[in-house]
Amino acid sequence: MSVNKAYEIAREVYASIGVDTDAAINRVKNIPISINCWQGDDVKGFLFKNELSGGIQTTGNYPGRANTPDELRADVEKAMSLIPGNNRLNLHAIYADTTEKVDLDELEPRHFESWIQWAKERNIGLDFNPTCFAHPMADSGFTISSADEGVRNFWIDHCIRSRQIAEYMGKELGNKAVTNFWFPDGYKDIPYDREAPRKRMAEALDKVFADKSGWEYNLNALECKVFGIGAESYTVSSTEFMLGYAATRGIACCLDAGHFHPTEVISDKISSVLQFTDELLLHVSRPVRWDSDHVVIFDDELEAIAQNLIRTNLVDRTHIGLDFFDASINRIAAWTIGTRNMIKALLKAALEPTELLKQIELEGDYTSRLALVEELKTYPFAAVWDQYCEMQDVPVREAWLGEVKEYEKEVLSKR
Ligand code: RNT
Ligand code: ZN
Repeated sequence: MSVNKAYEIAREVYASIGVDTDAAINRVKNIPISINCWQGDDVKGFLFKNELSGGIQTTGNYPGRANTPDELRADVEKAMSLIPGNNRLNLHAIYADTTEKVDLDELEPRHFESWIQWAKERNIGLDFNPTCFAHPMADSGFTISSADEGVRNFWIDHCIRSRQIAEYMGKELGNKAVTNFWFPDGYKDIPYDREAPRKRMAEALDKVFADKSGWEYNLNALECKVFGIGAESYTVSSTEFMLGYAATRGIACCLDAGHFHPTEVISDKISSVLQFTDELLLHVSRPVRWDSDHVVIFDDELEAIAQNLIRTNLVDRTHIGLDFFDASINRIAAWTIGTRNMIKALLKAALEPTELLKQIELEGDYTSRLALVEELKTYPFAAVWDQYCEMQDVPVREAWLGEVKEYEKEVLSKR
């Protein structure tokens, strides 16, 4: 059956419960997903040859990873051609494109000029991150909250420069950037003084965010975390720390799906955090037993995240970023699977009779609430998704996989 024919039927089915499928498609079309560049090269970047550190880890040795900025851009373009919507690219500082020998505390906007030109030509928004790991200055396990003033200042300088680079990007592109600050700082074993590093971090952040002149071009976000490998006993930037700092400073909080206790989910945090901050950043990821950063699949939590963004319109104040890195499968497939799933979940959530369900809940008719929500699960959502892909001129269903295999044969296997 043609995609169109199936869509016409689905449109009628959804119309019978008052859901406008065309409107749902239009709504989702305007929600950009910030695709994490680091899935393309296992978080290596182009500045140094350092080992990954900070308690995050890629595993796998699948051939064909991007080794240069040009290769990474080509790979991102390939993935973007398989994903519907006008999405963004999220860069880390270590992805600077330069032949100069430059350290993190010396980076300038010009080291990202090729990225900005590329994004401009393709009308792609850019987001940014300081890279506070995989560097000798992070070897103690502490960066911006280090007790060593030299170390601390190095990272403060890097963060200030990162913010300035992002502000430049946002201004140049006419498209506000989001910069996420994540610090691995913490202790492997039980600390004696839990306060001192937090005090130092708060003071360091005050310096990073002192100059507010470019904030209209860039939104700052702070990512909290419960633990990392090597920082099992104590993480300086806990949820309370980051949320407290962010909420009192006009900064956004970043919630990563893998940064909480195993049964704790970020879907339920969206509507809490957004009572106290204007904006929110998400790192949609898939933790398997730990913060493993597996490729995002279409699971219950992904659906719950999308529902909590769409049902309430909180999506308008939320920036959706992805954060996964799997080096054991084709990396372009990883991007495509994870990003398509995120968009798919948003679309499915946009196909709910929201007003009706809110009314039913207000009336206390929990029987109908459960009945309707359960029946909705088997509505012909797939036909609407296929239609959206076709409208956006990207492959329908698994047809994208053939294109990835072809690209692997023609491009990746020759690296
Ligand atoms: C680490 C954080 C952080 C990183 C990226 C590479 O636990 O989730 O967001 O994954 O910045
Ligand atoms: Zn993250």
